[in-house]
Amino acid sequence: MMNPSLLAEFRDQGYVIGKDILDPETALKPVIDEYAEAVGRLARTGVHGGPPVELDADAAPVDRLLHLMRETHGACFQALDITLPMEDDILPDTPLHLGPAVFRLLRNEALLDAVEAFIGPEILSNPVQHMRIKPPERAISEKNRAHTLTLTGRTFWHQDLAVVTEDADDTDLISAWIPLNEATAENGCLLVVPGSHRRGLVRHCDTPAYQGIPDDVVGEHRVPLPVSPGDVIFLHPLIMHASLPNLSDGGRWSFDLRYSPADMPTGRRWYPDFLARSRSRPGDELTDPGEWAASWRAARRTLAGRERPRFHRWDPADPLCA
Ligand SMILES: O=C(O)CCC(=O)C(=O)O
Ligand SMILES: [Fe+2]
Repeated sequence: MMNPSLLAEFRDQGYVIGKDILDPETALKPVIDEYAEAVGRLARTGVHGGPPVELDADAAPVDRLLHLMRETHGACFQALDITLPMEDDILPDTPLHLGPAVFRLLRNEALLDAVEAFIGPEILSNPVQHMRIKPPERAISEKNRAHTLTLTGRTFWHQDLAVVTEDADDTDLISAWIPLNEATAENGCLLVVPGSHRRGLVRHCDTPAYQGIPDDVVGEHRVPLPVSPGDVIFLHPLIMHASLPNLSDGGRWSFDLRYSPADMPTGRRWYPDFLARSRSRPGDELTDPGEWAASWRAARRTLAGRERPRFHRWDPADPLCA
């Protein structure tokens, strides 16, 4: 659990690994099962009008997911992510995954106990959240690469505060990075620059030439964070981090969730948040997975076909990013 020395480490280093916070059997397996079902459903129906995909019933869930990714050239991914797309247009029927097992993970007691130690007892589930599946680099064809850049490829250097709107600059945002299978240096685990949260928010590039924090700003001191299912990596919103390429033969599968204090802006106000824990008004906690799913569908209806606020605050034409 979050003993004081782990908290001190977090403040000092900008990240900490919480070992064995989640029970793989009761916290992670239901999510994996829920995804196995969703993958099976997408394979049967086909994706975006494509043909059904045959899956090996004996293969592990992560391998069936990878197979579906490969066969659909990444097109199945949006239906499995737990948020609406940030870049692509939102349509009235843009699919996303809103299953009750994921909702229960968002509200997991042990996870919220740890989060409470960092940001206090009034906790919003912040809508900046993703499921990520990183296929082996060598299995990604050129055709698939376009689809699989941000959430399924190597993650470029960034600070999480850079992907929320400026109204959240003072929000105590905390990221919880949750592996569903072993995350290793070989299969593309997270990489951090210890202590970099003390450097403040730095310029991020978003040009064809350069994505994220330029290499020379990141510097040389980069530490890989291999973790196992059950562990949770907590990240400060200003820690510089990235992920390694997946050079293994298997998939790297993870969730990243975010939490923030109930009275502070989430940084994505056009997406739904919910009160995951409140010691002062426990009756207002959201406990119904159906209501959670409905809140995302309502956001989708509102946003379909509309311009969304920009969430990158940097000038894409910045000459320093050329
Ligand atoms: O999983 C990754 O590759 C990157 C995750 C990340 O940037 C985050 O959790 O904030
Ligand atoms: Fe991040």
